Amino acid sequence: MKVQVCIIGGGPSGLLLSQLLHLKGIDTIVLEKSSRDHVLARIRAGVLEHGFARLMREAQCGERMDREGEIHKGFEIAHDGVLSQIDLHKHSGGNSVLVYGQTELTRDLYEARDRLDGNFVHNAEDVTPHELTSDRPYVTYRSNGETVRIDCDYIVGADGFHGVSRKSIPKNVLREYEKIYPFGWLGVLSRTKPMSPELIYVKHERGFALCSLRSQVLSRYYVQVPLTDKVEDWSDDAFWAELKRRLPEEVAGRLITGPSIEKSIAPLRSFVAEPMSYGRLFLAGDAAHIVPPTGARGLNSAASDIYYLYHAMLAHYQNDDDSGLQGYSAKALARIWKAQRFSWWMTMLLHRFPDRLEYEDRLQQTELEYLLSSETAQRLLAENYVGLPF
Ligand code: FAS
Ligand code: PHB
Repeated sequence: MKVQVCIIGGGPSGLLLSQLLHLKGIDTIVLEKSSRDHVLARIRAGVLEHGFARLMREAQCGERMDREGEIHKGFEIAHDGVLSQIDLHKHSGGNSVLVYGQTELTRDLYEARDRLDGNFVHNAEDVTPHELTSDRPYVTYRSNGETVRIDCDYIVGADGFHGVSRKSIPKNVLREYEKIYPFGWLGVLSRTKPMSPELIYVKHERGFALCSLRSQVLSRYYVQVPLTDKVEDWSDDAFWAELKRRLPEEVAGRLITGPSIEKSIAPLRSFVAEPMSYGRLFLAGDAAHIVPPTGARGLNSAASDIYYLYHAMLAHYQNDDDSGLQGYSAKALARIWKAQRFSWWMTMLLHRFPDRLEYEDRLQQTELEYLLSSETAQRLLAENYVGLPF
């Protein structure tokens, strides 16, 4: 089989690129190692930058997102027993974010691919890219015991942090930058009314917490936990009690608890792989970079990779112009590192670091006081949170 672009990974990055290219007549195939149900069972991101939302609309996948997603013009920071509002709309020149779960976004993308009779393979085993530095790369995979070969012009590695694509770049070419944080996020999803119309980020001496939502009947909450904790250590009651301890009294009483329909612990890391391209292979999304979710940049970082790759592929196929492909890695990394910086900054601002100097704790408190007292500092936060330009 021959396609123009072979995409490894059927998460949001791979699906969005496949949809955008298909609409421009560029043929693709998506090879996904899991089943569609497995992909759609994941509970991940919740906040979309306006740039991501725009891309979903361009991909003809934005209708339900615009109907069911919630426009948020600000969020709260809970600290020292009080709430302080960050007015994103005011400080970003009128922008906002859209609260719409990654699970639903991925469902919309799959349904759009179905409508266009998009080419994808689920349960693809041993997906392997070949001949990356030749002008005739190809990908093989196994399905029902048969080995299948896909010849293509380009390979896009959208296969997430644990995928095969990044590992296909020679070790003497690839440079990896990583920071592991000494804690994780215990997350709970519950069919309860959210306790606040806006997200509440909590800085507390017991640790970070976050009150988020997926809709007015589906709430998403997180508490910072030690890396040694296991999800089975946490009953629902224990989770709700700990979340309440970290909330200011004025809002803790509003918390509506209920059974968890999903409960998991995610470790926090910052990670960037450079370069994001090698020969005819281009990395996108979590395959190339990971951020701690404190700044809600994870999924949103994938969006700019997809935007750059989409326009670079268009320039190649429509105008025989390869400048976008040749410049992809540098351009994507320039924005990725800004998302890394912001995610690191938000994480350092709001989490409890048990084993550090008291001096650093005072610096952290000063950073928060400065943020809340400075419109300039809030403009800096807002322009990053709503999304830097692509
Ligand atoms: P994905 O990992 O979503 O998709 C990659 C796909 O490739 C997967 O479907 C995988 O099955 C497939 N794959 C892997 N190896 C393969 C192979 N060898 N062959 C074929 N297919 C292969 N971001 C936020 O902004 N906010 C959050 O709250 C948040 N929470 C998160 C919680 C968790 C537990 C995780 C892991 C991530 C979270 N993220 C969050 C980040 C997340 O949303 C990612 O940024 C987003 O999923 C990136 O999408 P993709 O790049 O498509 O990668
Ligand atoms: C979420 O709703 O899952 C969420 C929202 C904002 C974040 C992280 C996670 O910063």
